[in-house]
Amino acid sequence: MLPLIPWPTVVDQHDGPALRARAVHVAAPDDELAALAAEQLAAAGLPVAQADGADADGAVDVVLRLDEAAGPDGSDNPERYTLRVSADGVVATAPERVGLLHAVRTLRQLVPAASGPATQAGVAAEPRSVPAVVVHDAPRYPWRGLSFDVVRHWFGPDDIRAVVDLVAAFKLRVLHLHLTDDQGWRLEIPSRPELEKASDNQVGGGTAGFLTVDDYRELQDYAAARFVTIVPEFDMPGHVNAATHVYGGLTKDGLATDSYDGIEVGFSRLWFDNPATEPFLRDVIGDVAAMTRGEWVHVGGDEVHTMELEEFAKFVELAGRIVREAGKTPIFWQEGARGPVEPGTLLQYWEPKGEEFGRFVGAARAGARFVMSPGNHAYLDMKYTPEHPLGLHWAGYVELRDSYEWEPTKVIDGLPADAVEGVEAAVWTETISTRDELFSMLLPRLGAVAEVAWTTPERKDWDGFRARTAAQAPAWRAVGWEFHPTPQVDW
Ligand code: TNX
Repeated sequence: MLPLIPWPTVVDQHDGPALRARAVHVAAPDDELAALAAEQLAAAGLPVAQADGADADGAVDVVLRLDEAAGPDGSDNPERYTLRVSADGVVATAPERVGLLHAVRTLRQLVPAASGPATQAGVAAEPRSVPAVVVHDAPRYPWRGLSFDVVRHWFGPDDIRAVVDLVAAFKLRVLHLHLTDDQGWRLEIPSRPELEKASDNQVGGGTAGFLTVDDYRELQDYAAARFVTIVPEFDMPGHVNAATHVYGGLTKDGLATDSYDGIEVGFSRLWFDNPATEPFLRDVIGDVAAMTRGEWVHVGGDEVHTMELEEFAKFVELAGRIVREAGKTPIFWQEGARGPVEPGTLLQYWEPKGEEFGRFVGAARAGARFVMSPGNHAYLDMKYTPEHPLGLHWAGYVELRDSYEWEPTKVIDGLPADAVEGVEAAVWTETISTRDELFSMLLPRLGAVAEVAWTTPERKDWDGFRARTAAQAPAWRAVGWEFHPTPQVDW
């Protein structure tokens, strides 16, 4: 059993001798990739060899090479890679840089975590042994992500970078940041500087914060280097109390609303016919689009409990149009299917509502694509069990096995399988306020959702996944990632 999550397409384990190494020489197509690979391998206890250091004998070559060769089944998947480990060294090939980094992540998972200090005097404290193996691999879905609520409790740039590292370790490509809600506003909007006034609040009160334009740019740089795209969410026309607290002109009676630090949803709203509304949407979406490198801007649309369908549909049309005019592709929560849907729009499924399935199938026929985040499998803010101290349970209790055993194409009755763009986990933070709490909700369940997104159903295997999860835990401990020791795994 090799401790890989997500499980690759083809794993060919040889009887040949294992690789033994105390340090590595990395050869890569460019310095940036070489540095990232070195960082990953050093974290696994394999530092880069110093020219005349103590490791002169124990250093092995890790060669990363761009190569157009097709995958094992003639696959042209742009993320595919091949990793070859033998007693002589490591060679990774891929047609794109992202595939080379995937190969390095696979290699990192193959290096057993050290029992003592990983490195000493710049070399591995004990020689590390990596099994001889050939891996051919490519993901099932292009959209593999995590949605992270930094509003209900504020998580700043350091925490967000830690989450980028975590999602990247599981080869995910999207970090969706939920940046605005009733409790707070978490992103500087240059055309609307007053919004900063709504940043210093969160669930339960207390001090919070927001990302400046510079913070946001630096985060995107950090994520992009790791092939993770930040997808920003401005949630409208509900979940807007932070905005109506700052701009009384957005409300019906023109009076600013009180700040809110509870956890109810569905009460706040914009008004389509208010003349202040469209300029607000244009300013916010325009600035967010201009600041964002990725292709997508999420414009929410969830849980507006106090609006008629007709008015809601106008918001969907307008927000989608503004996003497109800004050169981006809109993504909405599933409620976006209640409005007019343009081809290519993404809809994010979250709540099992059978009566809406017909609408979703209709939206798919009109060209919408679906990102699957079913609450009862992929919501990692749900409690593991009734006794679990953190989390909510409106979508049920989500143990590790629930996050693992589900099939994205079977979630919505009648949806054509090819309308599924991918899979996204979500973590909402009403009950989660520290990095350790956050990671204990993400781990080990994020690995399960990552495997649903990457690995084809016939290669998935719950017992294998449990064993691989246990085998990953020492590496999580080594980097300080808190996890929940669910009894479903023999740790
Ligand atoms: C539903 S999922 C919400 C969020 C809550 C979450 C808590 C979605 C689109 N909306 O506002 O934080 O449940 O699990």
